[in-house]
Amino acid sequence: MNHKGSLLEVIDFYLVTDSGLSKKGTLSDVENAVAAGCRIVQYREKSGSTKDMILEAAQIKTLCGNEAIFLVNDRVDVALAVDADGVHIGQDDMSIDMARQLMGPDKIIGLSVSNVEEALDAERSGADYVGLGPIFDTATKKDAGDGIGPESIRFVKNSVNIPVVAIGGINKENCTSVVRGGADSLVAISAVVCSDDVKRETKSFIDTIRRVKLDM
Ligand code: TZP
Ligand code: MG
Repeated sequence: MNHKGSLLEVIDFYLVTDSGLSKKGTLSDVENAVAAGCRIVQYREKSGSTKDMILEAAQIKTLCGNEAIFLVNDRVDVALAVDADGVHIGQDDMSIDMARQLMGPDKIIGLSVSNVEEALDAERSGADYVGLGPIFDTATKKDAGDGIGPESIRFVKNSVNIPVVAIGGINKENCTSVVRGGADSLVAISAVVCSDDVKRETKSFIDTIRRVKLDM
């Protein structure tokens, strides 16, 4: 299937892995999130050898199977090595142009943005979606900066035609405001991977997101 065409239709809850925060381990988190219905997974690993990352990425790709889109954070080389569905990069990583040249036209490229200008730039450069954040203050990413607030999502959503994925400090209490704010999808790292039951938490986010979208 062409993942890009179907991206908007399949995403609601987006899993980003974090081995430092995970209670049960990255592979277990992916397995449980996919079993709960998560349709997009990003492997985000900031330490360890390239060799280990490639081994783990290959395992995650297998767990995602045909059920979930599989993206790799930052590391275009790792994404290429395991033939992932795409990459997610930040403002200080490789440019979208360069990533596109390396990944090819059919792979998904997501870019982290924190305002309308960056989102417009991302779209112009050919990003397939933007990750907008941090929506709320978060301890998970030390250099994330202050939360921009869920009301900022609407400005970005109204400015671009690519999906907007909200990230940063999102939990079950505040996720309704994020969806109402216009996010197509959302990421909650600590709220999910710190839990004893990743499957239950993922399912709960998915149910809430779908319910709020239906209500809008
Ligand atoms: N990018 C912006 S905020 C963030 C990342 C990776 C961390 C989100 O983690 P949490 O635990 O959902 O706040
Ligand atoms: Mg990055």
